[in-house]
Amino acid sequence: MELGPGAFHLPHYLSIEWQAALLAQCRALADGDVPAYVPVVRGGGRMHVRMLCLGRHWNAKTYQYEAARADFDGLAAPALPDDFRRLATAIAASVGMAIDPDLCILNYYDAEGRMGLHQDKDEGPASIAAGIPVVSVSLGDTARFLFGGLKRREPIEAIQLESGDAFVFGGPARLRYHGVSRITPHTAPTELGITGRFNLTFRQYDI
Ligand SMILES: O=C(O)CCC(=O)C(=O)O
Repeated sequence: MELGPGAFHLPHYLSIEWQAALLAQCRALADGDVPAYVPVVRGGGRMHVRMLCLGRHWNAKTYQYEAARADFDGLAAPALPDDFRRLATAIAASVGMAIDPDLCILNYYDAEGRMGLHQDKDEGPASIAAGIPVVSVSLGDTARFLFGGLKRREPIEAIQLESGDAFVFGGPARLRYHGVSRITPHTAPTELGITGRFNLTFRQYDI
């Protein structure tokens, strides 16, 4: 489903079995040796997600990518698993786009989780200029995803992202504002046994 040039919502991209396997990996990573944490941004506010960056770390204080978590515990960002990389590449290809991701931001939202309207603009300038997409995958409870324009004040569309959905924005949509205004509790498939929501966004810093 194309929402505009370069922006695609792919409902139910992942089967329930695939979702369950991916969820197990997300849980193991988020609670692993380099655990997910709640970042504090440069203005001093705590984010409303638990975050774990794979492949490269996004520093919430500097808004720059780096190898280790200088804004938190100094630990090196875990590697981006190969099957994660392949998943993102396949999703992008299904809408005619190309990405060879070198990082993934894994966010966990509880019932109070949300993310303010923002642009993803901290990846490499060549990658952004080339319109290499951001590829998003959702697992668990449904999110009200906000998708705006290239300027903050442009009209915003609200899209329900359900478990197993993918979302891709690249090309002319690469810098569109987006965020998550709410999570709807108890909407995850019961088979998954999850409270809350994981979202993975794959990006390519280097080209
Ligand atoms: O959770 C989502 O669907 C969006 C996440 C997001 O905007 C981000 O990680 O930059």
